[in-house]
Amino acid sequence: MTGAGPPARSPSPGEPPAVSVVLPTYNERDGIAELVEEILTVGRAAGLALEVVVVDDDSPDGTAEHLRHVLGADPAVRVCVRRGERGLASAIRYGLGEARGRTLVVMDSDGNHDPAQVPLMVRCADDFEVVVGSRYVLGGGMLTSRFRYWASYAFNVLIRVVLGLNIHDNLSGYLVFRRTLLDRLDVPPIFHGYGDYAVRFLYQTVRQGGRVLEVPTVYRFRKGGESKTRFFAYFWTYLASVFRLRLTGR
Ligand SMILES: Nc1nc2c(ncn2[C@@H]2O[C@H](COP(=O)(O)OP(=O)(O)OP(=O)(O)O)[C@@H](O)[C@H]2O)c(=O)[nH]1
Ligand SMILES: [Mg+2]
Repeated sequence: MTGAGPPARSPSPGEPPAVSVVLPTYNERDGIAELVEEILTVGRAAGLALEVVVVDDDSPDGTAEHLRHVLGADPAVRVCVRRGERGLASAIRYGLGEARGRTLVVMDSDGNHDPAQVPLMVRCADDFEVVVGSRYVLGGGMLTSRFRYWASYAFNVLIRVVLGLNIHDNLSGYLVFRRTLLDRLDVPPIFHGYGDYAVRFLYQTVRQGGRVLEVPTVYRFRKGGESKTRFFAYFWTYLASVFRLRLTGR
């Protein structure tokens, strides 16, 4: 692997971070502070100058207030609250707009995605347009639900057949890429809906000639709170998204 990578130090005051980790939150009060601390610890141990940008959609459980209370004094943690707007993909887009890093990391905020992979994924993002934390390459997996593991696996097969994408995990949503990629993509049609945004993001990247690397990751149990994924409802939405992408390219 080549490339200079991010500086092996913490940013000095006023200096923009090299890496921004964007975390969309909705009712994640139970585990968010622990996760952010974990990300900072892993990042700092690897010498990454990083910031964490949390985008909370005014969670009724007080996620944002809680995080500000616990970690608000750390300048590497920024908590943005959107009011009157909800949605996973649009929250991620908002966070990417707020992020200052050269390399951008998108993760779930409930602890499903293990931050241990962040330093490797950030390094690999020097050589690939997108690095995916993948359940379906050797060493990857999912501790949480066998049903969800195999259902998502089958849906990924369908995505590969319908869209011709040579990616094993199009739905992971654990993504690392350089900011400059966003300048090359048609961003507005990508970031709407739920986890299906990741399929549009990867599809556009590959169609632009971008290279995607999958790094194995094992989904962990969420740290607390409840799932927002309405599995069966989202199945039809995702299916429609995949065929729309095939037919219209958007
Ligand atoms: N800002 C924001 N974040 C959201 C919204 N819906 C979901 N999220 C976040 O998106 C991430 C994924 O949602 P989850 O409920 O964990 O979905 P999941 O991982 O498929 O479900 P589990 O396996 O049960 O964890 C979590 O970090 C949520 O907090 C939303 O409307 N706004
Ligand atoms: Mg989750």
